[in-house]
Amino acid sequence: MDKKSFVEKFTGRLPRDIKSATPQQLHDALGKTVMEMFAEHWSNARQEHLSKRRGAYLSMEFLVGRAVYNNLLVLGIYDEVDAAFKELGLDLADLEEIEDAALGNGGLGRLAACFLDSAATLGLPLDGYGIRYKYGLFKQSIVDGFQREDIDDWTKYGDPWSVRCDEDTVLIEYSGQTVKAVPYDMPVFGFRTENVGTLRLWQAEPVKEFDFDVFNKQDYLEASKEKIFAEDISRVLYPNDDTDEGKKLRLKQQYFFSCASLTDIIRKHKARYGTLDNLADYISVQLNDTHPVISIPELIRQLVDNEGYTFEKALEMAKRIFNYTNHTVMQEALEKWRTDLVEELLPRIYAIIIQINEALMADMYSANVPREKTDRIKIIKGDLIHMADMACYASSHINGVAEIHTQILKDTVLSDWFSLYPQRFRNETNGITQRRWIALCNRELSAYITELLGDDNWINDLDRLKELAKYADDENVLRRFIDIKQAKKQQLADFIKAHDGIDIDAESVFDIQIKRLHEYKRQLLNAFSILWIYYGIKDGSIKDFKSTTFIFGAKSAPGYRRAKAIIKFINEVGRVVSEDPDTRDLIKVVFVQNYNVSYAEKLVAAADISEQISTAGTEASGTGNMKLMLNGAVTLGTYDGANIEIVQEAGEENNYIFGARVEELEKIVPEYDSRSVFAGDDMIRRVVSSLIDGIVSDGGSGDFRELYMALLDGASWHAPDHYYLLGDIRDYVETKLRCIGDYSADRIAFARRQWLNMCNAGKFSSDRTIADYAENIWGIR
Ligand code: NBG
Repeated sequence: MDKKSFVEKFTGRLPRDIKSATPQQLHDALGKTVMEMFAEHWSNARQEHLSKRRGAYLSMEFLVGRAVYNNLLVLGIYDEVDAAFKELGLDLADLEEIEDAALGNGGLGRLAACFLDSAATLGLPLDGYGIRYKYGLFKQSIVDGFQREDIDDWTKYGDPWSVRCDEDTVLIEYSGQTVKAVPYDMPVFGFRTENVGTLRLWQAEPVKEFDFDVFNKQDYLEASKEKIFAEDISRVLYPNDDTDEGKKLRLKQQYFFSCASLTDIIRKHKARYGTLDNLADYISVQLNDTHPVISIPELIRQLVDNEGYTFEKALEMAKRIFNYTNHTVMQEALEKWRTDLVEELLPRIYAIIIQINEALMADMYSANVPREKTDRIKIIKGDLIHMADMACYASSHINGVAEIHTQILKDTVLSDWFSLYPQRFRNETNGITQRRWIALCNRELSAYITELLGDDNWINDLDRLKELAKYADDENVLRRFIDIKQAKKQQLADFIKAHDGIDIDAESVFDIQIKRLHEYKRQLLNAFSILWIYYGIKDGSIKDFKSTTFIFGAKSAPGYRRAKAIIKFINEVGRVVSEDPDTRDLIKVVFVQNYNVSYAEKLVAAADISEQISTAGTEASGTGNMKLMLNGAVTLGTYDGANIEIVQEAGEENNYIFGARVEELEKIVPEYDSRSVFAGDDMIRRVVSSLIDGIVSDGGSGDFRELYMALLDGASWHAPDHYYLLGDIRDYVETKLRCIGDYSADRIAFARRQWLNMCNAGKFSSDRTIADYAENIWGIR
């Protein structure tokens, strides 16, 4: 970087009195300067991507987080910019004020962001396509223990990392409405490469801004109607994670970005090759969950209606082009659209879906597939269109996101499809980018790793961390590691104080559970365990308890009553333990507000214990588990999702595994009676009863009583204690106490376990995941 010219360009964009610049002004000036410096790389890389077989990652969510620091890091200019800021009397840390781009809910959206980072770094021609929501995931505050939601106006102060490309605008037709899809492109800079990926996010706009004639007739609202209707489409991200939202607007969103992205792909291909006959040789499209699956009939529509292909030929091309990733076994997340809704909004697409379904039926008939099976897999069942079935039929590859998850897909969720097309199924265990998730968020630990390894090439080759395992018995190394962990804990404590106004003791054990709030993730089990420990300390059955801070970060879908009740319950438990002089110095519960990517960066670096406690068989993979491991936390978890692979890599002896396994649950569940567990165990009865015995208050909402009933009596849609909290709790508490006990008994021995987790995290680099997708699914280089 030419520092002089950087400073000139940068300061040229600032107000005359540089020190008076707001963080937003600094961010804008910095972003624009960096974008200008690397514009040529980007434009070259775009051309390069178009010149070969490439991949397109279609996703309704890209949870990119804050761009500025990560971009400086991957471009290799972080230290220089930091120094330049200092010379100008500025502070790079002021940019912490900049909002995250929270264009995703959780793991699924963050995975998409990690994938783009890895693909760019590996020099692969992969680009992302999604929606430029005006409002990302809501901002959360905690008021009187309850979650409160506010809109997330993330571009309020501009968005210097995006470039609007009017020339690539696409018109999207719904019946009775046409809207413009205008692309905003974000560069995805690779680390130590000139490759730059593109994340193209579509924004919905009216074809006609404003109807002047109508305005003149004094119908003011009507005059802006088209604008409002159009802008609604990309106005807001649906705040659901692992659940379906069968709303017309959501279907509009799905079609909006699918149609725009495919049009873009087709236009570019035609411009270069003059034909679409070889389209499938040059493009591979990954469907991130069922959300973009409407792309399948849409591609066929474009090929048939605009390009003159037969339906049969178009379907054959679609089958070669698309691949489908499943991200959950939760039934409530497998999308189904009502036929009348699709027919009303997208009549031509509906007609094509019927044709696809007929093609499937014909295939089944000629292959003599039994009628019951055909009935189970057909795309249109009754009045519902099953998007996962359409995806399975028209994809070359179908994958799950961790070994156990892929196995469950084969055995249950997609077993019919697996028996028909076994060769289509693959596992692709998720990963995370080590650029953001250690090099950036834990510069102290990264510097130490670099010091020990002699160079920092591990940032491109995470398996090299294995070389550090030889220091596991070196007390000096472990002491340095502990010092760094301590520094990160102190930084987190300071941040929590500033951000949430809560004092925590950095000398305590940091036990952290961060992820979306969902019953299957069992934050309630964690809260119960804290109460259990509380009662144990009070009655003397738990002695010498090492002071522990239990930290939670989670957003609940705004309409998810139980999840919201659990947030309130956690906060109430926190109040009880902190008001009691017997425990206030031993147990602290913190529920941080507005957990997001930037907060996660601070939390993962500071964790001692990583809580990964979903019921076995429910969490497809998890990726937070990998981030915490990489930063040297031990996993306190179940045999679920990628936890299993984490333990395989890092050793069961270095982690704390508890609870029923999938095979065990298969036997237990049919007989399971939570009432009898409840009746037969005094402690379980005591902690569960806290929901109704008045020790904590739900503010009169009745929500805690509802949780209690769900555990003991169930509801119409779930059996009692569907997620097996009462069955697992004893083992959980014992394992947790053993874990905290190990920490306090021998900090060095515990640090050894933490260290070995870090050393063995190499497998969980998304570089590994993406290299595999590239080779085995997309066929790109
Ligand atoms: C989530 C799973 C996680 C998984 C991520 C990324 C959905 C639908 N699924 O376990 O719950 O890690 O996807 O694959 O959000």
